[in-house]
Amino acid sequence: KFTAALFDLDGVIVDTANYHYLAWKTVADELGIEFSEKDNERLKGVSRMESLAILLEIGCLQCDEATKIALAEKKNKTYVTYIEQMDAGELLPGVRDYIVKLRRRGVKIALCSASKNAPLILQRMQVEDLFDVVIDGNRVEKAKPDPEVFLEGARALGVEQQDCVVFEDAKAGVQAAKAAGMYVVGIGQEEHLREADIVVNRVDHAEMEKFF
Ligand code: G16
Ligand code: MG
Repeated sequence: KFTAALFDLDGVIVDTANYHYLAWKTVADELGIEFSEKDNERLKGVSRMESLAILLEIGCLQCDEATKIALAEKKNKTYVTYIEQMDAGELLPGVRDYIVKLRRRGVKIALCSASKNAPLILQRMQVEDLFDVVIDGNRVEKAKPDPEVFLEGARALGVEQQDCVVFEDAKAGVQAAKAAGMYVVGIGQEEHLREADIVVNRVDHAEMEKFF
C-alpha cells in the first residue's frame, strides 16, 4: 500500500489546458505560426520556456533570448487573464471528494506542478487546504520529464519515492514520475499515456482501496 499521493495540477485537478492553448494561440497567430490543438498536446506538462521552444520549432522560427522572454511574458499575461476569471466550478469532477477521503485515511498529499501560476489557480479553486505541500514551477529548476518536481514532493512530505502514487495527465509528467521511481495513474486517454501503470478517465476512477 502507498502512503502518499502526488497530484499534477493542469489536466488532473483543473482543466486549464484549453486556456494555455488559447494563450499560446494568440502568440502563434501573431508570429504567423499554424498551431493546432493536436500540437498543443506536446506542450502539456512542460515548462513555459520549453513550451515556447516547441512552438517556435513548429513554426520553424528562431529568435534571440530577449524576444523569447517577451513572447513568454505575453503568453502568460493572456493566460493569467483567463485564470483570474476561474472559480471552484472548474475543478475536475470528483477531485475534491477524492482528496478529502484520502486525507481521512491518513494519506499525505502533495501538489507537483510545472506551473508558476499554481498558487493563483489553487486560490481561485479554493483547494489550498487540501495539500500538505505544494511544489510548483517556482520551486524547481528542471522541468518534467525530469523527476525533480516529484522527488521534491516526496522529500517535502517525508516519504520514500516508492511509497508515492502520482496522478498525471501529460506524457512528460508520466515520464518524470516513472523516472522518480513512483507508481503512476495516468489521467486521460491511453494513447498519450502508455508509460503509466494504469490509465483512468478521471481521478476518482482510480480505486482508492486498491492503492491506499
Ligand atoms: C502546466 C501545464 C503546461 C504549462 C506549465 C507551465 O503544468 O501543463 O502546459 O506549460 O504548467 O505553466 P506556467 O506558464 O503557468 O508556469 P502541470 O505540471 O500543472 O500540468
Ligand atoms: Mg498536467
